[in-house]
Amino acid sequence: DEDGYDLWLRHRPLDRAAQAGVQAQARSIVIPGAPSPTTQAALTELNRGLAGMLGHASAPASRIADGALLLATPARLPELGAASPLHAELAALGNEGYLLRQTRVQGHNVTLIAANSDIGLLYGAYAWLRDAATGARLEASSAPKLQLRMLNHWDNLDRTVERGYSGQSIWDWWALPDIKDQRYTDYARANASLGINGTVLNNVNSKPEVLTAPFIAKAAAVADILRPYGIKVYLSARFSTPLELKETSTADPLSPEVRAWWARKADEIYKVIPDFGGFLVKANSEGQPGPQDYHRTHADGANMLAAAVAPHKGIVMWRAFVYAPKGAHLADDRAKQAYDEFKPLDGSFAANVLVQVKNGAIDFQPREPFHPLFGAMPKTPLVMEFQITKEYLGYSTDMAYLGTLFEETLETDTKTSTGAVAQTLSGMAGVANIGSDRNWTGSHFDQANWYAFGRMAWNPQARARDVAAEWAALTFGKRAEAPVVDMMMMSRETVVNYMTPLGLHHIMGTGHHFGPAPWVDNLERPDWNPVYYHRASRDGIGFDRTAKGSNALEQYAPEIARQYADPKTTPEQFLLWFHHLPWDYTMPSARTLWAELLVRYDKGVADARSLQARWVALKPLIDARRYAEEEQRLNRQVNNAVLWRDACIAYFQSVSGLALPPGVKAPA
Ligand code: GCW
Repeated sequence: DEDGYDLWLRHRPLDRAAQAGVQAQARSIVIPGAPSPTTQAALTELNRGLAGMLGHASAPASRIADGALLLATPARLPELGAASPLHAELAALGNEGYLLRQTRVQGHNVTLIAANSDIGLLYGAYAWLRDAATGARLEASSAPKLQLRMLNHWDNLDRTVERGYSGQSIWDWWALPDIKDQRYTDYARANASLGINGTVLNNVNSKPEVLTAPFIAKAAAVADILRPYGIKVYLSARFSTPLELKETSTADPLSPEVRAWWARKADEIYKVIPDFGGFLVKANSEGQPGPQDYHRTHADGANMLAAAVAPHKGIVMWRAFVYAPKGAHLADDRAKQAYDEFKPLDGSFAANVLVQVKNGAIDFQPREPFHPLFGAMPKTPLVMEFQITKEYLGYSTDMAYLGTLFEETLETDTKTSTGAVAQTLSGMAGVANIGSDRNWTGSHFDQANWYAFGRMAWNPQARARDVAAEWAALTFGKRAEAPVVDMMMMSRETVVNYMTPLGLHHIMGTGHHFGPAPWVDNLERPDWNPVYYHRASRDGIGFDRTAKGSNALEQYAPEIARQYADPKTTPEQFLLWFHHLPWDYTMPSARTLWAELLVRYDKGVADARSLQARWVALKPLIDARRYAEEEQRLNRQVNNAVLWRDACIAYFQSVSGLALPPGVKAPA
C-alpha cells in the first residue's frame, strides 16, 4: 500500500508487544442481534484491521466470552438498558456517539464498543482501530459536536473538478448507475472513519441536468453505497433549473408554478433516495442565477427550496459567498457584500435552511480573519465552509497542513453574544480535495487535510497538533510521527510567509491562482485584480478597512472593531488586511514595514528549504515510493517559494521605489 490508496486505514503490522495487547482485546468479535449493513461494515473493517495488525482476523462469535470485542446497542444487548451502570453515559452520547470500555458482561471480561445506534458502533469500531494502531488509550467516549459534517465536491458532470488537483472526479457519471466502482465503498470507509456524514456530489456551479431522472438514478446508486456508512447524499441545485429545462416559464421563487415544480422534483428524488440530504445552492454569485434576478431575496429563494424538501425532512444549505458584478461594494470592498446581504435576513430563513459561510470574507486565502457573519446571525444556523483543496495554497504541490488554519478560525472569539466561532456553528463543510489519483488527493500530505477536516468537524475543539500526530502515526508509523508532525505544523505558516505575509491577500496569478501576480491590474472586474487587494504605491501598502477606508471593520463586534482599528493593536498577521501603512511604518520588531516584509518573504523561503531538508533526513523511516513522491514536490515547493519572494519583492520595489534595506542581499 505504498501508493497511498489505503489512506490512513493502512492497518500495518504492529510490533509484538502491541500485538499481544490488541489480540487480548479481540479474541473474538461479537455483535449480538441481527446483522445490518452497518454492523457488517464494522465487522469487515475490524477483520481487515486485525488481519493487517496481527496477521490474522478474529473469528466472529455469537456468544460473549472472555476476550471478546463486543459491539452492542441497548437494542442489541438488554444489559445496556436502563439498569446498566453505563446507561446515563451512553444516553448522553446521542445517535452517533460511542464509548469504548474494558468491562464485564455476562460474567466475561470484554472490550465493549457501545452506542445507541449501529452507526455509533461503526464510528466506535474505527476509533478502536485507530487506538489499536497508534497505541492510544482504549478507554474513551465521544460524540460529535456538530450535526452536519459535510464534504462538498466541486465535481462537474464531465468529471472535471473545479479547483481539483488530484485527477478526475471520482464519480464516474457515465458508468453509473450500473457500474459501481470499488472506490465508492473505500471513499465511504475513509469518510466514516472520520465521522463525515454528508456529501454533496456535484459542483456549486451546477447544471440543470443533475436534477433530471437519469442523474437522480446515478446519485441514488451512490447513495445506496454510502448509506451503511452513515453518509447522506446531497446535490448542488442550479436555481434556474426548471426554467432551463423548459418546464416552467420563470424561476421566480414566488411563482406558484415554480414552487410546484420544485415540490414535485423533491418527491421524485425522495422516491429513489429516501434519506436524500437536500440541496446546496450558490445563487447570485459569480454569474450563477438566483432569486435576485426576480428582485427577491436570498431568503425567498432558500425558503422556496426548503418548502419543497421539508415534507421529506430535507435541508437547504444556502451559500453566503456572494459578490456581484455590479454590487454596491465593487469599488469599495468586496469583503463587505456577504454581511450586507445576509445580516438583515437573520430570522427570515425557514427552519430547515442553513446559511453556509466561508471561513473568511474574501476567498480561502492562506490566511484570513474570520468572516464577520459568524456571531452576527444568532437566529440562523450557520455552516462554516473551509476549502480542503488548496486553490490558493500551492495546489497539491506545496506542503500546507490545514489543521492549523482550521484551528485558528475555529478558536477565534467573535466577541458577540454568541461567543466563539465554534459555538455558533451547526455544521462544517469542506470543499473536497479528492480525485481519481491513486493516492486520492494528489500528494500524500494532502490526505492529512481531508483527515484533519473530518476530525475537526467531529470536534471543532480538537487540536491541530493532536490530529496531525494521529494522521502521521497511522500513515507513516510511530517512529516517523514526531518529525512529520513538526513539518506539518510549520508548513502552512511557511506558505503564508512566502505568498502573503502580514495580511496581504489575493495577489496570486489570476484565474488559476497558482504563483505570484501582484502586478495584474487590467481584468474586467476591479475586484479580480491583485492591485485591488494590496494597494501598494509610493506611499505605502495594504487595504484600509478602517473608518477612513472601506470600514469593513464595522461588521465585526465593537470590541474587535476597536482593537483592529489601530494598527498598533491589530494582530501582525492581519496588519495589511486592515490597514494601509507607509513603507517606513515601525513594526513591533523595530524594523520598517518594508524591511519586515522582506524578512517574512525570506523566512518563507528558508522554511521551505527546511521542510525539504527535514524530509531528506526522514528518508530511512518512509516507504520508498511515498518518500520519492513527496521529495519531488518539496523540491518544487522551494522553487515556488523563491519565485514568490523574488517576484513580489521586485514588484513592490518597482512601485515603492525603495532600495533593499542595508544588510539585505539581492536574490542571486
Ligand atoms: O474560490 C472561488 C473559486 C471558484 C469557486 C468559488 C465559489 C466554485 O475560485 O472556482 O467556484 O470560489 O466558492 O463558489
